[in-house]
Amino acid sequence: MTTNPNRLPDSGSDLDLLAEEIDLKPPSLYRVLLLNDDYTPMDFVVRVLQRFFAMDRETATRIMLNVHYQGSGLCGVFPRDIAATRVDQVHAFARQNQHPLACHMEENT
Ligand code: TYC
Repeated sequence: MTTNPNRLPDSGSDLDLLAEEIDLKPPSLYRVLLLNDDYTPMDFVVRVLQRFFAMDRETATRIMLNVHYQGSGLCGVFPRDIAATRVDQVHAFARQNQHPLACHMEENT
Protein backbone atom coordinates (compact mmCIF):
# COMPACT_ATOMS: atom_id res chain seq x y z
CA MET A 1 0.00 0.00 0.00
CA THR A 2 1.01 3.55 -0.55
CA THR A 3 0.18 6.93 0.86
CA ASN A 4 0.75 8.52 -2.54
CA PRO A 5 -2.08 11.09 -2.75
CA ASN A 6 -2.21 10.56 -6.52
CA ARG A 7 -3.67 7.12 -5.96
CA LEU A 8 -7.40 6.67 -5.77
CA PRO A 9 -8.89 5.72 -2.35
CA ASP A 10 -9.48 2.08 -3.30
CA SER A 11 -6.05 1.63 -4.85
CA GLY A 12 -3.60 -1.03 -3.85
CA SER A 13 -3.16 -3.20 -6.90
CA ASP A 14 -0.43 -2.65 -9.46
CA LEU A 15 -3.24 -2.50 -12.02
CA ASP A 16 -4.69 0.65 -10.49
CA LEU A 17 -4.38 3.76 -12.59
CA LEU A 18 -2.65 6.76 -11.18
CA ALA A 19 -5.18 9.54 -10.74
CA GLU A 20 -3.20 11.67 -13.16
CA GLU A 21 -3.64 8.98 -15.82
CA ILE A 22 -7.42 9.35 -15.56
CA ASP A 23 -9.12 12.50 -16.83
CA LEU A 24 -9.60 14.40 -13.60
CA LYS A 25 -9.61 17.82 -15.23
CA PRO A 26 -12.62 19.92 -14.27
CA PRO A 27 -15.19 20.01 -17.08
CA SER A 28 -14.66 22.73 -19.67
CA LEU A 29 -16.81 25.83 -19.63
CA TYR A 30 -18.34 27.29 -22.78
CA ARG A 31 -19.00 30.87 -23.81
CA VAL A 32 -22.44 31.52 -25.30
CA LEU A 33 -22.33 34.33 -27.86
CA LEU A 34 -25.05 36.18 -29.72
CA LEU A 35 -24.30 37.22 -33.30
CA ASN A 36 -25.51 40.35 -35.03
CA ASP A 37 -27.76 40.29 -38.08
CA ASP A 38 -29.61 42.99 -40.03
CA TYR A 39 -33.16 41.73 -39.40
CA THR A 40 -33.82 40.71 -35.79
CA PRO A 41 -35.46 43.64 -33.96
CA MET A 42 -33.46 45.12 -31.10
CA ASP A 43 -36.32 44.74 -28.61
CA PHE A 44 -36.59 41.03 -29.47
CA VAL A 45 -32.88 40.52 -28.68
CA VAL A 46 -33.35 42.34 -25.38
CA ARG A 47 -36.25 40.00 -24.53
CA VAL A 48 -34.13 36.96 -25.42
CA LEU A 49 -31.36 38.08 -23.10
CA GLN A 50 -33.84 38.71 -20.27
CA ARG A 51 -35.71 35.44 -20.79
CA PHE A 52 -32.87 32.95 -21.34
CA PHE A 53 -29.95 34.64 -19.58
CA ALA A 54 -31.79 36.18 -16.62
CA MET A 55 -30.55 39.68 -17.37
CA ASP A 56 -32.29 42.80 -16.19
CA ARG A 57 -33.49 45.16 -18.91
CA GLU A 58 -30.54 47.53 -18.61
CA THR A 59 -27.92 44.78 -18.84
CA ALA A 60 -29.77 43.12 -21.72
CA THR A 61 -29.91 46.43 -23.60
CA ARG A 62 -26.18 46.99 -23.09
CA ILE A 63 -25.30 43.51 -24.36
CA MET A 64 -27.69 43.84 -27.33
CA LEU A 65 -26.08 47.16 -28.36
CA ASN A 66 -22.64 45.59 -27.93
CA VAL A 67 -23.66 42.83 -30.36
CA HIS A 68 -25.22 45.37 -32.75
CA TYR A 69 -22.06 47.50 -32.92
CA GLN A 70 -19.31 44.87 -32.43
CA GLY A 71 -20.84 41.92 -34.32
CA SER A 72 -21.04 39.53 -31.39
CA GLY A 73 -21.41 39.63 -27.64
CA LEU A 74 -21.02 37.39 -24.61
CA CYS A 75 -24.25 36.18 -22.97
CA GLY A 76 -22.63 34.00 -20.33
CA VAL A 77 -20.23 31.15 -19.54
CA PHE A 78 -21.71 27.73 -18.65
CA PRO A 79 -21.00 23.99 -18.44
CA ARG A 80 -21.45 22.34 -21.84
CA ASP A 81 -25.00 20.97 -21.39
CA ILE A 82 -26.33 24.25 -20.08
CA ALA A 83 -24.63 26.24 -22.85
CA ALA A 84 -26.09 23.88 -25.48
CA THR A 85 -29.57 24.20 -23.97
CA ARG A 86 -29.38 28.01 -24.01
CA VAL A 87 -28.30 27.99 -27.67
CA ASP A 88 -31.20 25.66 -28.57
CA GLN A 89 -33.70 27.78 -26.61
CA VAL A 90 -32.58 30.99 -28.33
CA HIS A 91 -32.79 29.38 -31.77
CA ALA A 92 -36.21 27.82 -31.11
CA PHE A 93 -37.64 31.09 -29.78
CA ALA A 94 -36.14 33.10 -32.66
CA ARG A 95 -37.50 30.69 -35.31
CA GLN A 96 -40.96 30.65 -33.68
CA ASN A 97 -40.93 34.40 -34.20
CA GLN A 98 -39.44 34.24 -37.72
CA HIS A 99 -36.18 35.96 -36.77
CA PRO A 100 -32.75 34.83 -38.02
CA LEU A 101 -31.02 35.51 -34.69
CA ALA A 102 -27.94 33.28 -34.29
CA CYS A 103 -26.33 32.09 -31.08
CA HIS A 104 -23.11 30.06 -30.78
CA MET A 105 -21.14 28.33 -28.07
CA GLU A 106 -17.37 27.93 -27.93
CA GLU A 107 -15.02 26.40 -25.41
CA ASN A 108 -13.72 28.95 -22.91
CA THR A 109 -9.98 28.20 -23.28
N1 TYC B 1 -28.73 44.60 -35.85
C1 TYC B 1 -30.11 44.43 -35.45
C2 TYC B 1 -30.95 45.61 -35.89
O1 TYC B 1 -30.40 46.63 -36.27
C3 TYC B 1 -30.25 44.23 -33.91
C4 TYC B 1 -29.57 43.02 -33.40
C5 TYC B 1 -28.82 43.10 -32.25
C6 TYC B 1 -29.72 41.79 -34.03
C7 TYC B 1 -28.20 41.97 -31.71
C8 TYC B 1 -29.10 40.65 -33.53
O2 TYC B 1 -27.78 39.63 -31.83
C9 TYC B 1 -28.35 40.75 -32.36
N2 TYC B 1 -32.27 45.46 -35.83
